[in-house]
Amino acid sequence: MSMRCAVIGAGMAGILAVIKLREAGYDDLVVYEKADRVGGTWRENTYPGIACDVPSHAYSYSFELNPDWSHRFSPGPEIQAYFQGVADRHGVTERIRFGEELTSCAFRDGRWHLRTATGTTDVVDVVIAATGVLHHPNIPAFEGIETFEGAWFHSSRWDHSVPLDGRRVGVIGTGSTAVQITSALVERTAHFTLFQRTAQWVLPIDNPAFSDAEREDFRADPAGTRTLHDHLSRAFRDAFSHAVIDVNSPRLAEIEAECLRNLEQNVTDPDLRERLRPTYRAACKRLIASPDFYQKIQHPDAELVTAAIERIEPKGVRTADGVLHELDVLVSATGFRADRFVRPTTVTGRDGVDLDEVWRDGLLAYLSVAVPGFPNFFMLNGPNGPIGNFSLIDIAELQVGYILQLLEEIRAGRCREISPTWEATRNLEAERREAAVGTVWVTGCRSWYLDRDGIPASWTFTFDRFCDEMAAPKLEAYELIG
Ligand code: N01
Repeated sequence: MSMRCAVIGAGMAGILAVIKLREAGYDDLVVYEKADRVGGTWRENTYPGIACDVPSHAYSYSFELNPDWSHRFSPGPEIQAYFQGVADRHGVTERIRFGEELTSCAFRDGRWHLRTATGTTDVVDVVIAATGVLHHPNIPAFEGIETFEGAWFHSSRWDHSVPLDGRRVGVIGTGSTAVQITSALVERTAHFTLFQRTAQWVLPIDNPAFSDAEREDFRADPAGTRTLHDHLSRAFRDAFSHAVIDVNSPRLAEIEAECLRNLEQNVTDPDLRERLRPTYRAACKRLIASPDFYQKIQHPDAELVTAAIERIEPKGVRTADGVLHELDVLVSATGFRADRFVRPTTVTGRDGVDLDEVWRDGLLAYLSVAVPGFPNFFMLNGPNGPIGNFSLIDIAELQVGYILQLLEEIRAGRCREISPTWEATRNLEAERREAAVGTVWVTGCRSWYLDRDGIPASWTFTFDRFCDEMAAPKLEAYELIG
């Protein structure tokens, strides 16, 4: 049977989906992208210091290795250019309908009926939602924020018209984003204030630039570059994937020791060192990887504020100790709503059931790719998948391979509709929740890994199990109709 496919979103996962669908012979396809460029998170996040804390030779598509990465951890604009280049070279860009935000997606009469914000409609057989995990900014309602006389914005909505050099800049948050901003800005500002609610575990990394000769070597030796990619991907998985699901693992203890050495050796002032010392298990929140955060926060023009934010006033931030921190620019590096998968698109499955309704009591997806009652609707990096300190590209590649095998059931004429059964989904979810008990995410910290009930919204099994599950679908877990 011939199938029309729609991909939602032209970020890392959407670009990947189109390339792999086309390779598999699905040529009737369209991408709906709300913005005017590809890139997803790398398009949206342009804050100073943005980089990926997964090594670039691992944070690359396995089929599009890039010999030209400038650094071990390359900066965001380079990553954005990489995705743009891949999309152009693989004929993805011409399939994208830019400026078309999908508002609704309804399954009727065996097909998906799509509508965008501009009124465009389409009817397709298969939908792949590649809408990202960390997309909707979390913007706390700080009292008095509307009275602030300086410039104020969220880190993912950076206002590049606002001057920073020689000004007083404050950043709220100490996640990966705030730490990267700190490293980039401390030396540019007249005074830099970091508002920390929770101290972080900070893993030291080196970020050397690749020399011209090294890049030439990568170009001349694609097999060597592949070996490097495979080695780094494996090393990252080995380093983190077991540590996060077993709080007693030696690897987690090693990570903690390495982070503590970093703190002890690099922060000289005992008072500051104690304020920067985390009081929960490493990797409970996403680990911070930084070559120089501790050095930068000790700069004479930098200040770490650990008193709670009480309110925002016209001149700056008032903390609970009564101090007014005067600022010209205030950045909310306060993270994202990790529970807003696929939103704001309304997705209605079989019998008019709304995806919001299915997810009312918590996000649920079979192996993070599909939902019962939503036939031929798949997600990349969907709910409860492997997230953490490794490459989401690896995960999306595994998921695309899995989805293509499901689509083969339709193409081969063995069914017209495929969706996971409730039984398989509920059983896996129960098992996933049970396994969560032994993970580091539930050892007593606040993080975007946890859902509103405090259950980690992530893969709580081994990464090897995820690879095994993705290798070949268990069709008994699916309902095949038609
Ligand atoms: O967001 P976060 P992020 N008052 O949620 C604080 C990826 N990423 O944008 O810890 C005061 O981690 C909050 O405080 P607390 C990566 O997966 C990757 O930094 O909850 N503070 C926290 O410190 C990462 O995990 C790269 O107490 C408030 C911060 O805001 C994810 O994106 C680079 C507050 C939010 O931290 C998100 O990172 C950057 C309030 N009301 C990001 N509300 C790479 O290098 C929140 N906070 C790949």
